[in-house]
Parts: sequence; C-alpha cells; structure tokens
Amino acid sequence: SRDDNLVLAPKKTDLKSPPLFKVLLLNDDYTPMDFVIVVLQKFFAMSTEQATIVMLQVHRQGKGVCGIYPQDVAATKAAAVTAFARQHQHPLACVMEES
Ligand code: NFA
Repeated sequence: SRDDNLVLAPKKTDLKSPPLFKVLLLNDDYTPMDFVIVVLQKFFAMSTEQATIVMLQVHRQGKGVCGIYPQDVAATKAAAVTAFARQHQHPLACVMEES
C-alpha cells in the first residue's frame, strides 16, 4: 500500500570486518638468504628464528607468507619491501593477495 513508503526497513548496525590480505615473498635465484632474513626482521618484526623458517619456506616452495593485514597496511609493506630490495640491487619480489 501507499503506507509502505513510510515503513523503514531494518538498518544494518553490525560492522563487518575489512578484508584481509596476505603479504608474500617470492623466491628468486639471486637475492642472498641473509638479506631476506633481514627484510623479514625489519618489516615484519620476526625473530631471527622465525625469519629463517619463512625464508627457507620461500626458497624451497617458491613463496611464503610474511603476514596478514588490512589492505592499506599490506600495500604499504609490499611497496616498502620492494623499494628496500631495489635500493640494495636485489630482485626480491613482495606481493599481496586477498586472503
Ligand atoms: N633463492 C635465493 C638463493 O638461493 C634465496 C631466497 C630466499 C631469495 C627467499 C628470495 C626469497 N640465494
């Protein structure tokens, strides 16, 4: 009826959590293992032990997860790692993917 126009639909009040993104390192044949460990410590706050585990995962499996973050944080970290690697003349690649 014309009265329907006056009836408000229930409003969503629940906030949904933002999508999360994995930040990954990709293997290559040239970046030194020690440099990858430093990257994981500097940008992802890993201990030497955890950084070594993740570096070896990337080296053996081709890729590895550095962390999972909201989109803006993931994009900033991936860009910062890539810039740092280039500054040091290493081809190390850091990418993000929706998780
Ligand atoms: N594969 C590289 C090497 O043998 C090491 C590496 C590990 C590079 C993880 C990139 C990421 N020197």
